[in-house]
Amino acid sequence: MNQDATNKEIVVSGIRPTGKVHLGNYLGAIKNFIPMQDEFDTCYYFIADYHSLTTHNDANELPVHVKRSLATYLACGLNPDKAIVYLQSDLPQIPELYLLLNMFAHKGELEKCTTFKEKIRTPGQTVNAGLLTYPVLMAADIIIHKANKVPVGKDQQQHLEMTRTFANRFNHLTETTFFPEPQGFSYGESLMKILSLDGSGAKMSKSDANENNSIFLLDDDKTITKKIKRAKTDTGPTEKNSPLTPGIEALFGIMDCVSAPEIVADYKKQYADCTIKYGYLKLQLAEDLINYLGPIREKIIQLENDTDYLAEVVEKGGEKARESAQKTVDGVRKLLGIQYF
Ligand code: AQP
Repeated sequence: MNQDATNKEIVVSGIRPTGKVHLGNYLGAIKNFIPMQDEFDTCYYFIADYHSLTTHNDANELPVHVKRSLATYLACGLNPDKAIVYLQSDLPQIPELYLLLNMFAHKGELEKCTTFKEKIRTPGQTVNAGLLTYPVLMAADIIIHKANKVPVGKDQQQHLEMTRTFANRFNHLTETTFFPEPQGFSYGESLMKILSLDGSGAKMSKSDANENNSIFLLDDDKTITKKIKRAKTDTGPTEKNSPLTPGIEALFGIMDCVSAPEIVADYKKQYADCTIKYGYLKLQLAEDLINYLGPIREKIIQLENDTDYLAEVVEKGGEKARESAQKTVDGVRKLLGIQYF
């Protein structure tokens, strides 16, 4: 806990260790974690390893991704002296709350969830019950610490809405205000969505079958340049002030975050007056991305080999997180009448 921070609201967020962390995960979520640990006195940041089992079940890969995701958190600037960093599976209270919250989730609303509908369309994906109840587990992750603020990308908006629904149903049944209503958070104007480089308008994703569609924080300079050069765009605007097509929107979306504002403004002006040459924009973007990601990549590589340190961080974080989680579960049990003698 950060004693110097002034904001008393509780912050919770996590990431699924399903693959290499990409620019969307960083810009949409992790980047916000860092200033929040200075501003809010209690921030919980976890690795959602149970969540990854809904779609990824390779027992050899899981430990690699867990350690790498943890190293990524720390390389991006998470400070275990200010924030509580832990593994989801180190908190036995989470499966307990998940089970109890299942009684507050309706089958129909889970089946209608957009991410569920998208995931079950993925070829080869087994439609397991964990996938259907993903929003319930996510709700348990968040309300186990009675979170107020949840720094996440735009794709998690519907899951957050469902978290509020389950929390409110619990409050209503027990005639209390036991759980606060957690809200999505970003330091930007709105929650962020970084687009895939395939020009489809879909979000960048860890498990996209084509690695060229995502920029990973671990990509080397050559790979970054190659991916940006190959990013799918159109042939360029022919009418002044044309709306952005998804391919160029993806590039401008990244540029907004990693390039100097005057450079972005200049390229946007060129787009608006139809003088833009995408080749130059791509070279500029690749250069800016390399400068932006290089220092993070070096730190991830260094930290992911320091397994003793990683283990120490989650041991310390797990202890604090379990304490908070137990308080919540005790309260829930009592309010539901699970206390007989
Ligand atoms: N493209 C994105 N733009 C902005 N934010 C994003 N996030 C994910 N993709 C984008 C945010 O990253 C955080 C961690 O995501 P996650 O790993 O928990 O789950 P996810 O949303 O399912 O991420 P991926 O990368 O798409 O993974 P896979 O392919 O395994 O499903 C969340 O805050 C998320 O909003």
